[in-house]
Amino acid sequence: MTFRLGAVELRRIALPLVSPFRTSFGSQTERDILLVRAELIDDDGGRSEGWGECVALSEPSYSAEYVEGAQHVIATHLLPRLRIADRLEAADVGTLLAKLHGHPMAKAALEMAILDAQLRARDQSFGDFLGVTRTTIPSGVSVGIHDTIDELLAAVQGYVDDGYVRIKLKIEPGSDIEHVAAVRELIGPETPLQVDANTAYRRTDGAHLRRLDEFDMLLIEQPLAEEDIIGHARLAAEVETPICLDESLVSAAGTADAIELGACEIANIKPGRVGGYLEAVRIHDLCRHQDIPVWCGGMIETGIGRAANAALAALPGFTLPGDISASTRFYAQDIVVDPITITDGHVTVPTGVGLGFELDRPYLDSVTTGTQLLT
Ligand code: OSB
Ligand code: MG
Repeated sequence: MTFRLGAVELRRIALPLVSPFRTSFGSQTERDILLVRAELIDDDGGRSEGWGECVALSEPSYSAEYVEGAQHVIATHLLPRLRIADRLEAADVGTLLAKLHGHPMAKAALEMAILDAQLRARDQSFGDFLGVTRTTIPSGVSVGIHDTIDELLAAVQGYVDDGYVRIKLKIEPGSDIEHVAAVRELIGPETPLQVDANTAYRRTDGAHLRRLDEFDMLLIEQPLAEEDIIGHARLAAEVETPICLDESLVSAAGTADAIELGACEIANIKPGRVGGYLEAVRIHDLCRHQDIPVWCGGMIETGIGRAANAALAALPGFTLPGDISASTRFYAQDIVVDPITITDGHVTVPTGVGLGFELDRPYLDSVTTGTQLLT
């Protein structure tokens, strides 16, 4: 069965967050998300629809991409290159778009929609496509920066009560050592703990970050600038807690280099950041080959991205709990009818056809702020 591309719809939705989410790069109270709906047409004229979720934020604050720019580059530059192909499936997207620089999140969203459509046409689940055997995955939670330690502890206690098996604290200079110390005291020595700086530190902060070593954490995520691979390698030699890269890893080739340089002791894999689920699998494979533990990051996804991430994270190299929390961690209501939940600290790997979600169309329509149809 081969496919050609039919209509593509770009849809923007606005979803309020249940509580403000503050990181070293800013505070969010609402998520403005770009969804991609792609139609594939098979040899017999049969049509299949797939959905992708673009993880770009509203502002270029996490990486250079932002939602409005992602929509523009898809409509103006990416989609026309896919339309040239007379046969198309997810595996072709990366090659067809390779000559266009950057914009991994925009490319990933297109590839994801096409992947979902082709899996649905073939009546296959994403987990089956990936060859995963695990049926559940451990669920970690990402906790924003709080103004006071009391507020932070109340939030963490709530997540512990929800059953999350791993706590990740967002940190920045001024909200780090004492916050981590207080949380470690609250959750005890056994609960896995890690921090994420989202590039908030400088090369000269090695001695400061070394103070985190006494809290026996799994990792320190992205302390330095996205492009500072050598800085991370030096920090990895200076600090005992393993250094994990997030923002710095944008491709399999770059990840291999970062590992070779000693900058990446653990890898956070986010499909959107690396240009799609297929590149994410390649990064998983190379890390596994080199004994670099990986875990699946999150970008405050809806049920679409959460379902796909839960299947990806069932691959064997994902040996650490990911940021795949219940939908209710961020959203009072999700755009899917079967939102991700956690049971005994674990998320069930979806087994449904395609990426494994089913849309709640009325709710999706009610949160839609705009649609652009591209035929
Ligand atoms: O750095 O991991 C990050 C959210 C938005 C942008 C970047 C990050 C995050 C998170 C939340 O930490 C992860 C999630 O639970 O979706
Ligand atoms: Mg991160």
